[in-house]
Amino acid sequence: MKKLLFAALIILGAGTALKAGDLLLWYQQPVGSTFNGTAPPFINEALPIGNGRIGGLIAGRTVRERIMLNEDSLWTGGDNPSGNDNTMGAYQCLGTLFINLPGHENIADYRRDLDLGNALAHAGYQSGGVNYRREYFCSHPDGVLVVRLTADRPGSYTGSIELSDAHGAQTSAGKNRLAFAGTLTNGLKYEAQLIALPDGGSLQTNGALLEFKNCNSLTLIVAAGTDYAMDYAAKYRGEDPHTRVTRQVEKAAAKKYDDLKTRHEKDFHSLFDRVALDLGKSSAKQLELPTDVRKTVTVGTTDPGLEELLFQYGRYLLISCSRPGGLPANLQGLWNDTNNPPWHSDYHANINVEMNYWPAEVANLPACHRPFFDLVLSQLPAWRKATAASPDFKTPAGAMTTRGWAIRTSHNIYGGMGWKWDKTANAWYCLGFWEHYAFTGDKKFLKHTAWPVMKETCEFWMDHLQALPDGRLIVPKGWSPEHGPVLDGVSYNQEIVWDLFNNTVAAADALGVDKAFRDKIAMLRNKLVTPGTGSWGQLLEWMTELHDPKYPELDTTNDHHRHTSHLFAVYPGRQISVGKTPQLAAAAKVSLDARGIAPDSDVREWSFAWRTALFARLHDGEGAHRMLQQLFSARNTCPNLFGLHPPMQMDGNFGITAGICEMLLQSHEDEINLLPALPKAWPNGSVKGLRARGGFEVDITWKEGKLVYATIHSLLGNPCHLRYGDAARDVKIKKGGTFQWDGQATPK
Ligand code: FUC
Repeated sequence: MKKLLFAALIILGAGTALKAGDLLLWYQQPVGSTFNGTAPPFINEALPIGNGRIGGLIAGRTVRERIMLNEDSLWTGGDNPSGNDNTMGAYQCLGTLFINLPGHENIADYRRDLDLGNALAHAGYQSGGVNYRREYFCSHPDGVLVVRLTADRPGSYTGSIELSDAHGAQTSAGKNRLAFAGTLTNGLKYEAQLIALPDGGSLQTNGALLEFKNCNSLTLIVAAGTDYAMDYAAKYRGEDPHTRVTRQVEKAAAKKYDDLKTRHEKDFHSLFDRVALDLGKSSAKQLELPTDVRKTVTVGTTDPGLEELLFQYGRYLLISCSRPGGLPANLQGLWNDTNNPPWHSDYHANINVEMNYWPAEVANLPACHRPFFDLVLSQLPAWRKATAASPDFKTPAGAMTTRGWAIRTSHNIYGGMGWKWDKTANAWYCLGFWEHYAFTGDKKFLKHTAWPVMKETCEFWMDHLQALPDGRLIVPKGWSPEHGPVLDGVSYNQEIVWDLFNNTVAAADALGVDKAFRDKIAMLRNKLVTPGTGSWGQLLEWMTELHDPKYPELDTTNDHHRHTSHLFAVYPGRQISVGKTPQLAAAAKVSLDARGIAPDSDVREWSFAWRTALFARLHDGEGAHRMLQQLFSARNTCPNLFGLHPPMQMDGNFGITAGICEMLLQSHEDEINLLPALPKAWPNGSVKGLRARGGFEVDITWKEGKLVYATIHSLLGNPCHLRYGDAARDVKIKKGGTFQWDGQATPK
């Protein structure tokens, strides 16, 4: 029976057509196979698995399998008081697990895949008449990475296992175990352990290798950890990892493989299955192609299945790299194959880490947002100190900062920051806190977690805003990231502070606290300079239209810069919207059209994700879809669908998931707007489980470009304003109840 099942799986192997709705990335060659003489970098092809804290990048090689191992707190650096980018430290690589299988050179029917719906990776092939198959996953409940090798002929596995530390510590081997432990230059202790469980055959050590002979199957369990603690008072250090790692690897090894897998799948499904998306049928030809090839032929056409895959990939990646108790997703999520990664693989505050969390609430993964809040809270004492010490933050009266905090563009996990101050990033970070409340209605979170941070950040801005002669308020000496000169009243800064004040007023109202403070903030909000419009109808990026010979392209239709910072107010902010400020929305559209998709060397993967969401908020479904499609170009995504800046960067993966949500559902204008930016490319489809602000879960079905019906599930019993195009309806749905709407203003 087992053999039959295996044969069926192999037949499903190379070249098999996928069913629409299959959420698989699949390939017909292992990582590192050369095309035209060059192989893409490992990280562009390897398939990611992760449990929020530890992760693996899988090559799926046959003779020498390579699995890159990561642990999210393995960081060099410290508090970096100088703010120098070069001394901030970087996210490190933990090590590599190699599986050597001599004799597996000549293979047929090769296939590897990543099954997003079950969070399982596979590799399979034939060699010497034997069908070999591997399964890989990373379990959140058991805290371990698991690899299982099986074959359809008993005794087929002979080879060895190596575990190598990326920082050169010696690996020790004993009985069925490999381990390494070390200390980084900053004193951070780390450790990894592997237990090998053979079925049949023999297993013995040879130096730092575990050698296995004539095994029927083999299960490998890996646990890893560091002594990092998200705790400023403890200098970001906690328990030595040895006891925890030993316990985790041994506990998991004592379980049956099927138990580990079932526990993993149950946990993963509890999050992943909350949202289902169907954007229509891909063609038979598209369905036949492996993901890397399929993606290259998609450019310029529509492949709804692939768009769905990209959408769910963002959710898969967030679940795999951002779980409560761990650190948030960094520039590369959790996956890193070098100790010197681009931009330190850090937390970038002027768009990137915020974008990582755009899908968290709307794509129904609020628990995955938690690591971001935890990290921010744990860094605040250090950030306050650095801000108070910085002469860059003198108040208009010339005093040093006494209230609040600010951050530089990049930061680590030890309170250390690098590069230039990004003055209003503090307020942008607050938006994440507010959104968590806005979607979940979690008052306890609002009161105890979000409110104190929002209030403190408001106090910072109360002290630092400067008044113009006419009384209007500006953020002095700001910067539209990473674009143009340093100026007063830059739209990006103005809009973000407006957003903070606006959300803080709403938070005070929701909590019924601090009326005087609330009124003060509301008054300041109303005095902030708002973005104006310019000579060609654009939304101004700076307070006045720039005609600066030093930057001739600025504020012209030739400006295609990757950042669309002045459009923050459209998305993720809500100061400008089609419904409430139609003229400013029209100006924003002019600016966005001009930024375009022009062949500008600076347009990046994440730019297209942001532009997708922006077009969606401006109710331009065709524009949004055009941006989304850019992500399939070889320039913007890797063969494994990771965002490609280049190099690989993950913000675009998260951002595009959020952008697709905005095309289907919006709730930033105090109403639930259904299908506000549906493109012609998706005439028929459905989505289930998106979240809307106010505590709603929404399912939508559409046909021939029109809403058939939406089902609104009320999680909190709040009043519900529905919109579909020009039709609107107010309904009362009690907590736990549902309401189905066909998009008509009055009941039929
Ligand atoms: C911002 C962007 C860059 C890059 C970097 C990590 O600074 O301007 O394009 O994404 O972050």
